[in-house]
Amino acid sequence: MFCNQCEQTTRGDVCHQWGACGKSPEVDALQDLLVHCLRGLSQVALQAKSLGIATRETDEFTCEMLFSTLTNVNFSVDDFINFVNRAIALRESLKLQIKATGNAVVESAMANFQPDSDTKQQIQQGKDLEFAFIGQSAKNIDIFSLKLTVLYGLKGLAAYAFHACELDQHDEGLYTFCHEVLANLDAQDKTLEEWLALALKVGEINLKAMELLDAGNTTTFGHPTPTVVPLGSTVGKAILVSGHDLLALKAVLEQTVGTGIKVYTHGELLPAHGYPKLKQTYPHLHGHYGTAWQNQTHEFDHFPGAIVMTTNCLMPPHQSYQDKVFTLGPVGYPGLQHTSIRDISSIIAKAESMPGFESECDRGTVTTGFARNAVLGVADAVVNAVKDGSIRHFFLVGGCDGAKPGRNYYSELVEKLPDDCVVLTLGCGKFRFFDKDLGNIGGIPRLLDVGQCNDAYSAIQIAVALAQAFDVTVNQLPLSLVLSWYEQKAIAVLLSLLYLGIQNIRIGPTLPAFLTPNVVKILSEKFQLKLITSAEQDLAACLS
Ligand code: FS2
Ligand code: SF4
Repeated sequence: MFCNQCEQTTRGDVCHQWGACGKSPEVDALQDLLVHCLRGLSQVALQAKSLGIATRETDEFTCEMLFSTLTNVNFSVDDFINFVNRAIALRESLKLQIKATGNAVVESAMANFQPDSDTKQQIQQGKDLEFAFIGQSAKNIDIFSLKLTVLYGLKGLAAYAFHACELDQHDEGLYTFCHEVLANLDAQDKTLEEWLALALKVGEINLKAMELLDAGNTTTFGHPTPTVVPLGSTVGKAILVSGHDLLALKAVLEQTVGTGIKVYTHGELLPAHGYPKLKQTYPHLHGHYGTAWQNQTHEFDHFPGAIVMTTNCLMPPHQSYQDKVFTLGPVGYPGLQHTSIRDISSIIAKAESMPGFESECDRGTVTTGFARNAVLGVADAVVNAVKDGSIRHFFLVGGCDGAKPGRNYYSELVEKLPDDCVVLTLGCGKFRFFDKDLGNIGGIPRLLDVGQCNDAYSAIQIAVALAQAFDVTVNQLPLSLVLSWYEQKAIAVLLSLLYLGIQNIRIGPTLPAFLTPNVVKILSEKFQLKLITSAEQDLAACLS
């Protein structure tokens, strides 16, 4: 196998025996086979679009399937065989529609590719395709590096677009772009500069995807407002919902009304409490349990109710608790029960069969809900605090958490910040410091939870609005971006920030393994992109 798409890749290089995430070589091969089939599907979809044939099902499917190949989403051989077959069925259906217009269908090896009917052979096909793809690295390793950047960024973009689709937010240009990238990923005639430009274009279109998701979330659930969230538990049966999917959380809440079951969020669903149409409509959304994804094996083991994994980041479950974990949407793991948000009766039955919390437990509270509307609602106070010197500097400390050492940097940085600095945070990286009481500056909290990694658009909007208020560029604001990355959504967000021309971003805990030294050099020269050093050193540099 060959996979280096995430931060925990083996030895900081590549997973080639078995995924450090738990992904098997078989699943890895089938993911590559799926991407290959999607690329053929995209070639046909582009032709169908040019003939005015409706392709919405293919568009949505493509995004969902790319999402299924993200780190920690799906580990099931059976699911990927099914996904491959669906890709071929959609492709053939589009071909029939093209033929019906009297046109000849686009001819290419990819558009005509046939997966074997035998699982072992399909896995071998995936391995062969992967081998051929990696072979391209021999021609020009830097171009191959940027090609991987484009592909991984596109996966992240597709994850956001998938969430937006679920909330009925679509953009034809975005879908066409995804198909064009997939259809032309083997282009041999592009220069290094053109691949870099394409990577930034992925960032540009990713902004669109995040904007759509923001529109979907805020029109469906209202604008987040600052909300105090209990971290403890109350007596009663319980369901824990993890991942990022607000719509799935809503389905759980809706279907548990009147059952007496209390619903808790986990991981990246903490910011769900800030959405008025979730918290106010469903008082049995009790609180938040646990921290970031990499702590789930311990946390899930102790949870006395059913657990629902709506999106990434799922870890291979321990036997001790796997019978109480359910998956939804693109998520899958062999042996875990998969269900649909339309009918969660199996999840409710599981929760009712379990003890639930038998005593009250007070673990304090945290506040979430400082998304763009809430922060910009007090923009005048923020601007005045900067002008009168009571706020010296903003730090955006955001992104993913992870299991590898080196991530204490982020908690150290936040702990060492001078009292006149404000932290904006988002993503699951916040769990390193989310329960710290940093106090406030003239009523403005020093720790502002903007939301999930999926809410990076909101943070960008805050920065842009502050820049407008001060009549400067974002790069001239007293703002430092210190990001932690783990998976492919973080790559897409980084490309968006670079597309916007944001300079001096610090990223860690390590640089992506798929970036060659030469590509890193280009990015650091062009954007002053930096690897984190130590909390003290970076703090001093940011405040100098
Ligand atoms: Fe955290 Fe995992 Fe949010 Fe990333 S829950 S690392 O894939 O999506 O951030
Ligand atoms: Fe390795 Fe990450 Fe790929 Fe998993 S997703 S196989 S840990 S690089």
